[in-house]
Amino acid sequence: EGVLPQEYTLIKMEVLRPFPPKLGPLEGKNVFLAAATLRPETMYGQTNAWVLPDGEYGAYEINETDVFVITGRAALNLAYQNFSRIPQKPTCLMELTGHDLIGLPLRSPLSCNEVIYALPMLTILTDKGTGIVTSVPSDAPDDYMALHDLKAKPAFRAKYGVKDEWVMPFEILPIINIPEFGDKAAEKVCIDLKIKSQNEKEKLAEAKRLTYLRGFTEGTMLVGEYAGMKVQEAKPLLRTQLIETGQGIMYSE
Ligand code: A2H
Repeated sequence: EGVLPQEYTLIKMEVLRPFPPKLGPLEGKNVFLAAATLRPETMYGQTNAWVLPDGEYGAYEINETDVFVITGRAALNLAYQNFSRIPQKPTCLMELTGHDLIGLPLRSPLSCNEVIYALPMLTILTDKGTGIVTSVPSDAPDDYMALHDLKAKPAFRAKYGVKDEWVMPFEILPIINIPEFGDKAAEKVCIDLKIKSQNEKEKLAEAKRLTYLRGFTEGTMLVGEYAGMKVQEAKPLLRTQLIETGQGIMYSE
């Protein structure tokens, strides 16, 4: 934990109806997996959501109609940031594990893919953000390797009950150009560093370091309303747009 607060955008990934039986208690509510991101300008390239299979989540009332699936820790922080039906008090409608969430079909803001699915990632931290991560494999090395692991390893998919159609149709979409790294920066850096799986923490930290700063300072948008614009300029515009249209909220911790 740093000294300065981290400013995230929470992306509201809507759970599509009909809900599976497990989510019966949430019938009639608008249910979202709320993913914390530092890169709202990359949301065009979303291919899936990530959940921690053994992670403990809850369905929390944000207001009269909306429910967020997040960790209890995030729900408490949100309650103190004015995002709870009862001020400063989280209300949990039901407890869920990551296993319960795997395979949920989602509609996520700005995504070029109309429907994406919740999939398992083993390196999610439960003491950061909401415990839900949105996946942009073109620009996030962790996302690229976790999706690569699922695509390359049928036994890994089988272990978590992941159907092929939740994974295989989803291609890496070019959304940002970085002069030194091309249009799929995370893929290039993971290949260059010969990263084999999502568990290679040190190499992935290096890949993130290489791509993160460059993406911000030298990246250019390739898609969407701000195609051609520098990432630096598009980022605050897209963040504001997501928040003003009710597709995202600000969150700090
Ligand atoms: B970022 P920081 Cl395209 N566990 O969003 C693990 N990772 C988490 C997390 C958790 N509980 N909560 C959020 N994150 C990820 C997009 C993205 C991100 C891109 C490129 C880089 C990048 C799409 N995934 O992050 O430690 C989320 O992934 C590079 C660090 O607070 C979030 O932003 O700096 C980022 O980590 C927040 O990490």
